[in-house]
Amino acid sequence: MQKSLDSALIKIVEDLRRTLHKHNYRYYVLDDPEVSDAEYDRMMQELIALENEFPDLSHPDSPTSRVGAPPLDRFETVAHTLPMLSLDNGFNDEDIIEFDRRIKKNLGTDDEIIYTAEPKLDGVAVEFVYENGRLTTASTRGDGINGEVITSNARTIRSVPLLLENRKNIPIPSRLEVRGEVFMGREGFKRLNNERLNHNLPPFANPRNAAAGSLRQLDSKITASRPLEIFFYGIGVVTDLDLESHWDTLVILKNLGFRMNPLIRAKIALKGVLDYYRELVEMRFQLPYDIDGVVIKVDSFSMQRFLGSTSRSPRWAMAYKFKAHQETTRVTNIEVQVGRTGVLTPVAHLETINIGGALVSRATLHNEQEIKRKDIKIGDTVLVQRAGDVIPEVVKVIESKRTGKEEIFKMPLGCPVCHSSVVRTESEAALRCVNSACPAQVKERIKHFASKRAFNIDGLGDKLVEQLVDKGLLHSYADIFHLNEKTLACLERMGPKSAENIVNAIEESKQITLARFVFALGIHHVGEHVAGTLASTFESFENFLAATTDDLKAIDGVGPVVAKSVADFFQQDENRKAIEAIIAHGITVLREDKKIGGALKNKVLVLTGTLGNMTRAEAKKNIETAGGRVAGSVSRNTDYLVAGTSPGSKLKRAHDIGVQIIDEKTLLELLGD
Ligand code: 5U1
Repeated sequence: MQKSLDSALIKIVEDLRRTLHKHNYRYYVLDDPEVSDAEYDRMMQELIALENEFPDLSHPDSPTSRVGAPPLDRFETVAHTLPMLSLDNGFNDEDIIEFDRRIKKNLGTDDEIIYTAEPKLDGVAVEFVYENGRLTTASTRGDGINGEVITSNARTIRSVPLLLENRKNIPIPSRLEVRGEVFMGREGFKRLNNERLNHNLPPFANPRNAAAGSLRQLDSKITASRPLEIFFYGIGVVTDLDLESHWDTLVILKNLGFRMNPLIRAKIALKGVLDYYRELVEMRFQLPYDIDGVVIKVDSFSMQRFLGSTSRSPRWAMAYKFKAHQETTRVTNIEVQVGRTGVLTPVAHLETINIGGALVSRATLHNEQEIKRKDIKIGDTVLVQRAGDVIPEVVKVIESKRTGKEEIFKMPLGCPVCHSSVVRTESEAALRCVNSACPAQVKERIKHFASKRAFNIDGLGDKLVEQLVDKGLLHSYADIFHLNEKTLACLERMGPKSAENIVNAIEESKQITLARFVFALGIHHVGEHVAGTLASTFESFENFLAATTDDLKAIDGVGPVVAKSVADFFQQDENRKAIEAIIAHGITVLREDKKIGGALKNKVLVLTGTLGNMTRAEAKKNIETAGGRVAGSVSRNTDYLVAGTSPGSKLKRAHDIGVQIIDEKTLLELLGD
C-alpha cells in the first residue's frame, strides 16, 4: 500500500516538474506562454510544498531549485574545455569592410561571405555544461581559460534550462557546452535600484554591474531575487551533433530549450551586415536591455575552422561597436525641477555636446545625495552618459580639470515653483513639494496622463500641456476632455487642422485598457509593469477600487511599499474625485480579460507603410485591445507584418524569413471590425 502511494506521489511530482519545465520553455524560449503566470505559480507552489513535505523527492533538476541553494563560502574555479575568447572591435563601416576583405583573402575566395549577425549584449558571459541533458556546471568567463563556478546562481535564472528536451528528434548530446550573456533588463534594473534606495543601499551604476554583482553572490537566494535574464549565442565542445554552421547551431539550441535573441539576423552578406548595424543603432534605445554593438560571425563552421583564432580572439568574428555614448562637457548651472509626485530633481545644464549622434544639454543628477556622492559642483568638467534611458546622466567629475572656481550647489529650502514647503520622506533620498496643486506637479501629471503609454493622446505633447496649464485652461485630468477646437485654436502655433486632430485624439483615447488607465493615474511606485500586474489581477477597475491593502500585498510582484502607495492614493478624496470626473466624460476602461482573450491574443504584429483607415497609434491601440502586441521590427517571433502603402524594408525582411504578410483589410477582419 505504502509502495503504491509512493509511486503515485513520485509520478505527481515528476508530472509537475515536466509541466513546469514545459511552460518555462514556452514562456522564455518561444515567447508563447500557454498558461497564466498565476497558474504557473500555483503549480510551482504545489511542487515546493510536496518537496518540503517529502525531502527525499528533492532533486537539483527540479524547477524549484530556481529559488536558490545553501550559501557557499567561496567560488570554486573550473577550466573551460575551450577558451572563452574575446572579440576584436570595429568602430566604423571601413573596419567591417576590411574584416570582410581579410576573410576573403585568408580563404582565397572572391565569393560573398555569409555571416550571421546578432546584438552584442552588455552583460556577463557565462558557459553552461550539460551532461546527458542535465545542467551540471555553469561558470563565468573569468580570464577566458578558468572561470568561477556559479552553478547554483545560474540555476535561479528562469530562462536557463535545467533539463534539455529531445524536440524535433534532436538527440541530446552526452556533453554540450553552451555560452551566453547574462544581463539585466532596464525595467528590472530600475526596480532593483529603487528597492535598494528604499533600503538605504547604494544603487548599482548600470545594468551590467547589477548583472555581474547579482551573479557573483555566495548566497544564491540573493541571485534568485534579482531579475536576471540570458540570451545564448554559441557553443564550446559538443558531442553527438553534426553541426555545420553557426545559424543551424542556434536553431538546434533553440529546439533543445535555449533562449535566443529574436533579433539575430541569419545568413547575410556584407551589405546586409552594414544595414543590420544601422537598424540596431536606430532601435537600441527602444530595446528593453542595453546593447553596445553588433557581433558578426562567419556562418560556416568549416570556414571558421580554416580561419582559426589568435590567442585572444577568433579571426572569423568581430564586434562592430556603437559610437561612444559618453563624452565630457562642463556643468554651467544646476536647476531644480519638480516632478509629477512633487519630487525635486536637480538637473545639470551642460555646454551642449554630441553624444552618439544626439545633442545633449541637460543631465539628471537624481538627488542631493547623488550630487554629494559624486561631488559635482557648478563649473565642473564631467563625464556624461546617454545610456539605455533617454535621460542623460553625469557619470563622474573629471577632478584634474578643476580650477578652484567651481561652486558648491545647495538644494532650495522650499519648492522652487510654488514656494510651498518641502519634506523628506524617511525612506526616500528625495525632497518633495507638499502642494499637490503646484503648477509644476500639475503639468507633469497631465503630461504623464496624456503620454504614449498612458492615454496616448496624439498631439497633446509637453509644450502644449505647459501652455494650457499656464493659461489656466487645464487644472486636472478631466479638463482635457473639455478641450475643444475653439479653445485650442487660440493657442500659439495651433492651426484649425491640428486643433481638430487633437480633439479627435482626445475622443479616441476614451477607450482605454485597464493597465494603461492605472498607469495614467500616476500613482507613486506604480509604473507600467506594476500597472499591468494590477490590471491582470483585478480585471476591472471596480475590482481594483475595492481591493484592500492586504489584497494588494498578496499579489506576486506587489510589495508592501506599492500596496501602501496604492491604498494611500485611493484614500485621498481629491484622487477619488479626479477619477470620478474622468469617468464622467464617457471613458470606457476595457476589462483586462477582453484584452487577454482578444482575437489577436499573444500575437506579435509589426506595422510598415501608411494605413488608410487608422493612424499607427490607433492601429497599435486596437491591436493591444485585441490582446496582441506591436513590435518595432520583424523577427522570427513576428506573427503578422501589416503592410500599408509604401512599405519599408520590413516587407522584404518578412518575406525573406517567411512571416505572414497581411494588408489593412485583413487586419480589420482580425480585429473584428
Ligand atoms: N551575441 C554574441 N555575443 N558574443 C560575445 N555572440 C558572441 N560571441 C562571442 C562573444 C565574446 O565570442 C565568440 C565569437 C567566440
